[in-house]
Amino acid sequence: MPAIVILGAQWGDEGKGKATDLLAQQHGEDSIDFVVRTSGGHNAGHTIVVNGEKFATHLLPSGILTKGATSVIANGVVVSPEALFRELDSLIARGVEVADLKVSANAHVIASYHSTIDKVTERFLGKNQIGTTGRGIGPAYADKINRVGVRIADLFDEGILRQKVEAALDVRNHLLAKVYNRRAIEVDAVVEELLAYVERLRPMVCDTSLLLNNALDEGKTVLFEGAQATMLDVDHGTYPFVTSSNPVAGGVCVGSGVGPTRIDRVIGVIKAYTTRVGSGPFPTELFDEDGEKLQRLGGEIGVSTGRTRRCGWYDAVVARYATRVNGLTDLFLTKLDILDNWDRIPVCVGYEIDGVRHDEMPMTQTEFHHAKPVYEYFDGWGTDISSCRSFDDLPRNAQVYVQALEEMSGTRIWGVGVGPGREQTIVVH
Ligand code: 2SA
Ligand code: GDP
Ligand code: MG
Repeated sequence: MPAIVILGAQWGDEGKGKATDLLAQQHGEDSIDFVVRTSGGHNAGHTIVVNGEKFATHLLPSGILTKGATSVIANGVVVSPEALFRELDSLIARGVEVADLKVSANAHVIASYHSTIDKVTERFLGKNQIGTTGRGIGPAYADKINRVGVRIADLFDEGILRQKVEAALDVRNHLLAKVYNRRAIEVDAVVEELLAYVERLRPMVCDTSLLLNNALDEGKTVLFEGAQATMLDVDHGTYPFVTSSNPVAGGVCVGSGVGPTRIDRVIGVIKAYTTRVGSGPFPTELFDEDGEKLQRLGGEIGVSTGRTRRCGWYDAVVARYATRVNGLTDLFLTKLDILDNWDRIPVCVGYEIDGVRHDEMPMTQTEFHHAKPVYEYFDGWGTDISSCRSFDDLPRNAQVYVQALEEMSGTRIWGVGVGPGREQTIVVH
């Protein structure tokens, strides 16, 4: 299985870090050759629990913890060199033997001014704010699309770097002064900030598209680790309450320079319920005791910003949509164990929108904002499933729940998570 994509099927934090780590373990530590990030930046927060010890990765691929694998930050990622080395150093300080790391020369750079602009823009939006992570992701992608971005390769020629920063700040400073009434950002300060990372970056930088395509030619295994999720995709998500990249399967090809015909398997990671952090519509969101209980039992707190995540029931419409827009081959269902403590579990099977029943995602965001969930109810199992290791070990009602989700979602469920640990997993297929 040479090229495998793992991505989020909901609004993020489904357990992609754990799924990536699991796949690496399942294939045997030495058989995953590359773990690749293709979109987003250090807004991501992926948790992996190894022998009871918790690790969180942000910009680095989770593969940084997989022995023998090379971690790759591909062209579609926006890279803050400051965040990159802070994260690497904190892993090294914990005694982690970090894997080999490669960074695309074409990836765009996040400098501190991107984060400043992100925060200023959010404040300016007031009640319409997106609820971004404030990491500068949107402004960095905006520079890329406006063709005034700084790429990693530009860091190695001071003259070019200065020209690029001048061009970027020309537009930005105009906006800051005229719209936001802020002081201008100085070119010299930005150039100096970025040059500080050049020597440490130099040996990591290469043409990662060539690297990955050559690896696939040689029959090596490449795991693409998604960040954010389908419903946060700038094209397919709940626009404008989205991130500024394409976390869907198609974005993996654009973000890595590996063509779609080379991808063998696309695994969507999905929670047995739903969470969302940041603003935007969320039809199954709960504002009652059940929501509070899901948040508490699920430990639903943002890994990068520490924000409390909004919680609600499983939404099969979202699952079907994710299956379709990503061409999923499998689902990995996580956090089934969190539902141990309910007698009755609702699942959203459709929406009622302005008096009309919808079985698929409505065409417009206005309709989606009006969507009211139509629920089907399942009996709970009321026992601790965290030590179950096979599908047959699961209580009957849990089996029924998993099978129903599989049927509604339209993709086979490859694995089920029954706890955060590496070993707390049931591989169904
Ligand atoms: P941004 O910063 O521009 O990408 O924010 C835009 C929207 O995307 C959401 N977003 C996320 N949602 C869930 N998890 C994310 N990563 C962290 C985590 C989040 C955290 O793993 O917990 O720590 O808060 C993530 N990154 C971006 C964001 O909430 C906005 O809705
Ligand atoms: P990601 O962004 O998709 O990688 O997910 P996060 O790491 O942000 O959030 C997922 C959280 O759920 C982490 O704290 C994981 O340790 C935890 N987790 C993953 N799978 C399971 C599971 O099956 N059961 C439980 N209880 N926790 C899980
Ligand atoms: Mg996360």
